[in-house]
Amino acid sequence: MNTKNLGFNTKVIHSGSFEDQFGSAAVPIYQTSTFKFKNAQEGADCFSGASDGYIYTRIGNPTIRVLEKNVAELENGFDGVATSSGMSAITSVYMALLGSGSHIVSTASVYGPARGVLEKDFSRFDVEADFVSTSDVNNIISAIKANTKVLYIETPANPTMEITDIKACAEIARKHNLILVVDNTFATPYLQKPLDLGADVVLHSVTKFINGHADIVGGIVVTKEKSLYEKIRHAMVYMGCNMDPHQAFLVIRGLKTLALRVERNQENAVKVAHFLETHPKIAWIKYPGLESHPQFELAKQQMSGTGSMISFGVKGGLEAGRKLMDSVHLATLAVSLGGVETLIQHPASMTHAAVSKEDKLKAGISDDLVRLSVGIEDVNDIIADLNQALEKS
Ligand code: LCS
Repeated sequence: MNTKNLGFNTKVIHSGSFEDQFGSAAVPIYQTSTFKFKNAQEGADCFSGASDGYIYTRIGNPTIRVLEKNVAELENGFDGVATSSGMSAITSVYMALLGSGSHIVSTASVYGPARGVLEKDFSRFDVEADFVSTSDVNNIISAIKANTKVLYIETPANPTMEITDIKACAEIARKHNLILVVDNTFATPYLQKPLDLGADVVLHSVTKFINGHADIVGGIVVTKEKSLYEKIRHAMVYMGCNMDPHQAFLVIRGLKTLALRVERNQENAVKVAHFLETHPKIAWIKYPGLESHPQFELAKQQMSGTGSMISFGVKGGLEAGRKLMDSVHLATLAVSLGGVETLIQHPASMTHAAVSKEDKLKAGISDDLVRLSVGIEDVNDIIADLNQALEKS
């Protein structure tokens, strides 16, 4: 079925659609590591590229292809590369686009390991990285050097909720001949389409909203053009970062309700954000849907909604925040985000623990920052839970 000109909600359900000899309505799990060739010539043709038949699941698999094609269409991209995790999506992109002597400019408050792997691992191969507050594009321009190859932004950023202007970054990238990569995990293609705004590559931890049910870890990369797609697929295949067919099946199933879930997550988050903003125990709050957010106007321009991630500080700082996290009953004290359930965590000691204290402060990840991923439960119950926990903090 050609879904190119259909709406987002229709694409979510039907794009990447799949036909098999039995007329399966759901996408079957092709739980096989390898595929039979009819004869030696067919095997040789598959390897030479003369045939696009399947060879081996690390290289490609029918279940995984459905997911790749579906998300590529949702992001208005050329094609997708599914990966074992969000981090392997990121490392495949780094591996494909960076080389010895090259330099990357990245959002300072990027997901901790996306920064750590550059600082601790890619640095061993003479890849240089600078991390700046990308919400001020002047910081990006100042950080660009003769050897800069990639501009990497995460918007909204984890966990500061800082928003970066994708269109402005695309202009900078074009001018300086850089590849613009956007981590779209927090927004999802339902709320933000970086490729339409000029990005070259978009990636996700599908562990989060795309799957939405806290039952798998996975990632995906979508590119605007064929040449980048081929480079990134090569890196994924050669490093062995492939998704598993069963994992892909679960993501395909979770993805079907992306629009419904994101709508409800967001509707709840707006109410929770307003509740927190006026609560006497709250010291500060960052949610792009509140006028108090520094990039409130930009968020309205480049996103069709403000999502369901909230960062805030409790009066009394870290100790008060800890008490809050220890006192919630309905919200789950756990890392990860973007699921049907409300999750709460402390980035400075958890997701971003490996970032040095100095770099955390520079990136705006203060010790008192509590991160909330608002779920799809009844919002009155979420608010009542936070209220009783705040009373104890
Ligand atoms: N990108 C973003 C924005 C993320 O938040 C994460 C994980 C990743 C990439 C990596 O994806 P993964 O390999 O975990 O699928 N973020 C996490 C978080 O905030 N809590 O736990 C994981």
